[in-house]
Amino acid sequence: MAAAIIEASKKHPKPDQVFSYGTAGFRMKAFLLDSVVFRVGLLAALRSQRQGGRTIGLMITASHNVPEDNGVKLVDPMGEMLDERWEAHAATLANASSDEDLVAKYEGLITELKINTSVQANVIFAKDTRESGPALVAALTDALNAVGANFTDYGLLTTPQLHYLVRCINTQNLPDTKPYGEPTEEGYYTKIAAAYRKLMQGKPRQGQVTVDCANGVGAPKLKALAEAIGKDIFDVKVINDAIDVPSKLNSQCGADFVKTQQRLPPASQASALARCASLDGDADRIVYYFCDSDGSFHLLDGDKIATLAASFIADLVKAAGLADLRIGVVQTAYANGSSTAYITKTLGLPVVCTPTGVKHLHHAATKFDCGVYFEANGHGTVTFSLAAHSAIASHSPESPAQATALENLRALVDLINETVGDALSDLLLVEVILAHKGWGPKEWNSTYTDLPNRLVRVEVKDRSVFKATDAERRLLEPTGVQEKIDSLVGKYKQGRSFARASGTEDAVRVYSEAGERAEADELARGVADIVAQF
Ligand code: 16G
Ligand code: MG
Repeated sequence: MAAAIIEASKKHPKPDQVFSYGTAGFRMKAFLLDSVVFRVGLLAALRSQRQGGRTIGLMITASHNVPEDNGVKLVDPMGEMLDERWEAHAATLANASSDEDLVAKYEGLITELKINTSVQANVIFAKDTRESGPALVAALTDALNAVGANFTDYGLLTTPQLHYLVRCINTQNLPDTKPYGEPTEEGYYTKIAAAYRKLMQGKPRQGQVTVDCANGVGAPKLKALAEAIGKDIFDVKVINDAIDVPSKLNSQCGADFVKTQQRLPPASQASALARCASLDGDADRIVYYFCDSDGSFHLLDGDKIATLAASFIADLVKAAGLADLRIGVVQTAYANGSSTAYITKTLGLPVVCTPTGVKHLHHAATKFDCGVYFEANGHGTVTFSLAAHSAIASHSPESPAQATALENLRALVDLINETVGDALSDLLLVEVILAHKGWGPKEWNSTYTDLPNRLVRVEVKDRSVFKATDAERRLLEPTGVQEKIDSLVGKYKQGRSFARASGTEDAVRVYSEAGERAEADELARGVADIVAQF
């Protein structure tokens, strides 16, 4: 084994660079990633062996980043993100200084983690549309072949489709668990399409929804999903679908563009009050928006999706006679204060705040029976506990109204990809809820009014000196900074602000909100000035 790894590793030399597995795996300029992907391949096989041969997923994507970037991340057996404790092991292998050091570190992990290497490793993988994808796949298969892992290449997929497949495969032959679905791309469409058709039965058509796919993998996959559902019931116009022009990926389009610029992607011609949505480059993130009759732009971000989903699910669960199920919402510090107030006061549901990053929200959501989680930027989904799954499956309705609600709830569980935020499944979830409520985007938007807010990126000498606590809402270090922020915030009505070191860029991010637009801007500038002194 050692000789085979050394032989294969020679083809994938490590550049002079320090790598770390961040909130979204390894992500950087693609030309730096060859050795990283090779080594993550080795780790994927070890992870599978440690898990008794259960299948591990590996996704090659850099999400909303520029086309020259790429990235790699691992998916754990139930379709969740890699166990946090293994992120350090990924970095250990990625940073091994030579082929021999790599083998030493690999063998070190086998000993440290008590891995039985006679277990057959199973790995599946997929990639997004980037030009660098195929070469990185070649590095990956070199690693998997070197250690004798079984693998399946699923070609082009969205990130959430890969998460779905991993869970399907690992729930196929379990004694007490229902298989999550057919472990094929086709199976993904069939399951979601059937659930959507069921939920839309007898509901009035809502007119066309325009979806900007960021010129990424979401475009062909959304078209395939739309095909599976049928045009009679799902009228979607796909824009920004030029995946054969790699330079167009995420350029002047996509969820990140719309959320940060707060305007329409230039290619979009949204007619008044028409529903529009944007995905990111790997389709794990979605935001909605619309233009009012006066032409003004309105963003319906992750907070608005979370509140919509939570209110619908809470009503449905009650109507189905399952009021005992604990429903909760998980947000981050970026959630608009108005959304949090709406969830707690109007919907009467608990809210938990976690640090930024899907894995944190997901973990907190699984503590509820039905956990709705969304980052304001549009990453999110709903999780159901084992108890919720079995109650929903086995409950006997006591009235025809309960029976209908229960059937809808069962279909909703099938519609949702609970492994991870999934832009395609979230899109259909929103479409279903709007149809059930008989709402257009304007009615949806009017549930609460966002407080004016501002996000500022501050360049600092060393972002690592900024240490946050309380789900990133307060700074512990540098000492004295939080007190300064507090005294500034105190001067603004409905003022709130925090500063946190970015997990993906060399910068500190400052968020502020206040009762008035000018005040939110002023507060953000003030806090940015405080931060910039370090
Ligand atoms: C990553 C995270 C995302 C988070 C963002 C924050 C995943 C899949 N992605 O993209 O959830 O919002 O980082 O970036 O977890 P920042 O730390 O630079 O603000
Ligand atoms: Mg993404």
